[in-house]
Amino acid sequence: MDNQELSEKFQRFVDAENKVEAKDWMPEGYRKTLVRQIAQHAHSEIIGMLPEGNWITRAPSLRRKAILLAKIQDEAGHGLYLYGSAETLGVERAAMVNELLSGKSKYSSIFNYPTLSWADIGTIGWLVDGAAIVNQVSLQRTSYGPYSRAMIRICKEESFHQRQGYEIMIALSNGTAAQKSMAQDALNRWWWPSLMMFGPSDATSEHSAQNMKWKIKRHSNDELRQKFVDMTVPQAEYLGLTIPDKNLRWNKERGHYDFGEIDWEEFNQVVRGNGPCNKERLEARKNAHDNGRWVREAAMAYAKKQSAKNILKTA
Ligand code: FAQ
Repeated sequence: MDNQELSEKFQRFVDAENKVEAKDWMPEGYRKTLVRQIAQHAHSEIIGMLPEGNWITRAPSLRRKAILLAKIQDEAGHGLYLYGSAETLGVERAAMVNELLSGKSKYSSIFNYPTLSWADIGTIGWLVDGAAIVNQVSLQRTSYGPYSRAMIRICKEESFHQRQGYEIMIALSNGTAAQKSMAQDALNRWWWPSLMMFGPSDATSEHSAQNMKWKIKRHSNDELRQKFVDMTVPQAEYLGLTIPDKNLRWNKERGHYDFGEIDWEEFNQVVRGNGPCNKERLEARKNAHDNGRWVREAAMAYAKKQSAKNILKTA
């Protein structure tokens, strides 16, 4: 079969809702875009530990500190599942990490904003994990088997993350006037960046059409963003907080909330590396990578020793 016939057969396979596995034939473009997306997703989980890590030593109680530590450790685990699933496509984790550290590979724009108060930790769980879940629940049905299975596992943990964030917001919103105003301030700063997590509008999203056809993406960027807004507005109302969008209103005809225009210039600047914390985040990651070199070397030396021992045993 030539490439054209193989591609058509692949499309029929995907159209029939089959899962593509690592050893199956796939178009080179399918493999490439998956590596791009899964690697960016993995990097986001790893870089995503930094804004919250900033509050481990300042969590307001031992209970809050233990919960936050567990959540951040979960994010590291998500990064590992995702690097593992990208590796099944023939790319090495070290190569993906190098692309992150050199600035070639992207990670989610949201993690380039600072965490200024404890309420930001609640807001990250509520909004950022909330947005991540909306996107990832859809990705559970992605056509690539290893990515889909990673998503199923990750979503279970993300829903705990979202609940812990919302619980912080409930405590703050029912607290003193100063606590409530801290919660409102965090919502004001994180609302629009959270909407940006879903990516450019459908009209300008360059990968969407092909990725929807290959069923890598199951819903468009705008569909998922709308779903997130519809789900989150009642949650804000329950907290007694105001979403910072004067154009936000229920549209009876559409059965959805209308909302204001995203500042795409801000989005583009953050994605291009000019957000408030881009430099700081990459610097922290590079330092962690350098400081962990001896651990990687020790692990490799140990693995080599073990395999030499095993060879001797079987000889
Ligand atoms: N930030 O054509 P499209 C988490 C890039 S969840 C930065 O629409 P696509 C959990 C895009 O990569 C966050 N870059 O692209 C957590 C592409 O660039 P390229 C991570 C963005 O792939 C919570 C270009 O713009 N989740 O970490 C962004 O079809 C709390 C054109 O865009 C995922 O990665 C953005 N917001 O759709 C952790 C989910 N949006 O590669 C810690 C998986 C777009 O051509 C604490 N990814 N770009 O240079 C996806 O679903 C998709 O990749 C989209 C983008 C929807 C993000």
